[in-house]
Amino acid sequence: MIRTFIIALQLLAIAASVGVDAAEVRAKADVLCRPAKESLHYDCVITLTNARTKAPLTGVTLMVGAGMPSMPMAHNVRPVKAEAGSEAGTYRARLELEMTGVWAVRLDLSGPLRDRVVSVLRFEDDKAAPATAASPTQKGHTHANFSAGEPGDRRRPAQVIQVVMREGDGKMMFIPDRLEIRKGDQARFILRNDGLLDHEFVLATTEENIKHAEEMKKNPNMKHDDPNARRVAPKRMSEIIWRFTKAGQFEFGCLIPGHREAGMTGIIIVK
Ligand SMILES: [Cu+2]
Repeated sequence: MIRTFIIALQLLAIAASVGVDAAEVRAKADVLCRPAKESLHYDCVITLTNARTKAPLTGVTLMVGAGMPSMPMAHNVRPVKAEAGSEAGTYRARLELEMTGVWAVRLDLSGPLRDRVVSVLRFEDDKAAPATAASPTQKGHTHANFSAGEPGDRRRPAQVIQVVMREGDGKMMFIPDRLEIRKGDQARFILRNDGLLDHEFVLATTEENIKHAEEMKKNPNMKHDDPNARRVAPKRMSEIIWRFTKAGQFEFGCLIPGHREAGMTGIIIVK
C-alpha cells in the first residue's frame, strides 16, 4: 500500500517535471518607468516577449511588485495587477515606492505561461533607469569625495569596532559614541541595530553631516548605501571598512530626520 503510494508520488513528480519542460517558454521583459506627477509614483510600461521567438506575449496575467535588494526585509511594495497596453505584449502598471533608490521590480506572469522576471532599476526623483550601469549620484547630492578618509580594503588588517544603534529614554544613540583611531589605520565597523527603527551610520565631518541631514529633511526618502554610509534595519547588522587617512575629528551620525536631534551622533578622533 505504502509502496504503491510512493510509486504514485514518483509518477506525479515525473509528470510535474515533464510539465515544466513542456512549458519551457521563458519570458523576456523590458521595463520602462517614468515618474508620475505624484512623488514616488512611477508609471511603468512592461513589454513581454517570448525570449526565444521574440513574439509578443499577449493575454498574460501580470503582477508587478518591487523590493529593495539592499533591504530585502524592510521594503516591499505589494504587487499590483498590470493592465494590457494598447500594443500587443505591452502592459501598464503604476508603482508606488517608499523611497528613491535601487528597487528590484518583480514581474510574476501567469495565464498562458508562468514565469518570474526580475528587473533592477534605480528610481530617482526625475527618472528611473536600469541599475546595472555605474550609479549616478542623486541631484545636489554628491558623495564622491569622502572627508573622513577612504573606503577600506577587506584583505588588509583592520581594527574591529562594534557600534550598536538604538533608541531608549526618548533618545537615540550610538554605543560607543566616541572613538580614537590612529591615522592610516583601518577600522571595520560592525553595525548592529538593536532598536525598533531604521538607523544610519554616515561617516563624515560634523559640518557635512549637518548639511546632509538638512537635505534629508527635504527628501526624507533618500537612503544611503554609499561606501561611507549604511542604513540598518531593526535587528540587522551591516559593516563598513574604512581607512582613516586624515587626521582630525570626524563624526558618525544618523541622518534620518529627527535622529540627529535625538542624539544620534558619535565622534572619531584620528591622530
Ligand atoms: Cu537613526
